[in-house]
Amino acid sequence: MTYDLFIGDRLFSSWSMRGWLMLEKFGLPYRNYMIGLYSGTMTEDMKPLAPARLVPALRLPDGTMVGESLAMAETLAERHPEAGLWPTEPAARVAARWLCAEMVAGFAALRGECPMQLKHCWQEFEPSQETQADLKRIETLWAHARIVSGATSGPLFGHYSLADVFYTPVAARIIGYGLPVSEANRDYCLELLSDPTVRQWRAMGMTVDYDPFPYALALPSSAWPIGGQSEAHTVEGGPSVNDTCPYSGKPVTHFLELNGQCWGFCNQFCRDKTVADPGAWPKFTEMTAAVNHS
Ligand SMILES: N[C@@H](CCC(=O)N[C@@H](CS)C(=O)NCC(=O)O)C(=O)O
Repeated sequence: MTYDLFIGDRLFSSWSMRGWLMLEKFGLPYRNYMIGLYSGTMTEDMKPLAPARLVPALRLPDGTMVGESLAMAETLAERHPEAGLWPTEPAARVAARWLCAEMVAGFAALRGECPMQLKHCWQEFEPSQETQADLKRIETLWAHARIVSGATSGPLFGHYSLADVFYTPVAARIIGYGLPVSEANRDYCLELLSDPTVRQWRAMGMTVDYDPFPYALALPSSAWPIGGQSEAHTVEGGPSVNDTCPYSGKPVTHFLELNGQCWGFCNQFCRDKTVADPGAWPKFTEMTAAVNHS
């Protein structure tokens, strides 16, 4: 039983990120396929998935297509009641559904003015009145979630749920554009973005070179605050400390250097995602720790 998930891009496609998180964070099995969101092949790539039109799109194991993130979320929650996608407590579930629905339908100013990007943090960005109003509304909804759930910090409903999935790209906007929210809500945003799963998503996104950089602003930028200042860099050849790839166990062909040591991987993508954020990958950190602590 495996789902097929179709996504467009990792650094910039907020809806793709939600689609991925709703499978990955709840341990649901899936294969990932890339759609040419920025390469000009999107219409052609989506043809076999009709009538799905946008990313993300989900194909169920029996071949049924589901478009729209909220429909995907409800379908997965219904098919996997044990996975805890929605909060179990009825009042919390009502509120979580509400928050997700309002995310899909709302916040036009924030979404238009601050397109999601996970590369770096823009500095000196000045949000419009409309975007500030969207932020106030988001903080009102998050406060409502915390009143309903009693959770004063961490996931909005005490346990990680679809509400946190749907607001992770909002957290990326708040941090990536330095938008004004309360200290507690900024901490919540940083916590969402520090999740190892989110770090891995970003690291995979960082393997792509964009020219021109989408949604560029004429503003200074600073490093992404989580895993953003990697000490690793690619190197042409070995020998590496390891003979086999930490991820696949296959012989190594691509190399990076970290803290004066050379490490190998079985393909460029796995090497580059590790260069982007070495600390995001437990199999790599376990391998380096085993060697350096032996
Ligand atoms: N309401 C949709 C929004 C999906 C969406 O807007 N996806 C964007 C990428 S983030 C897309 O496919 N854009 C391509 C286009 O508009 O042609 C959902 O909830 O899934």
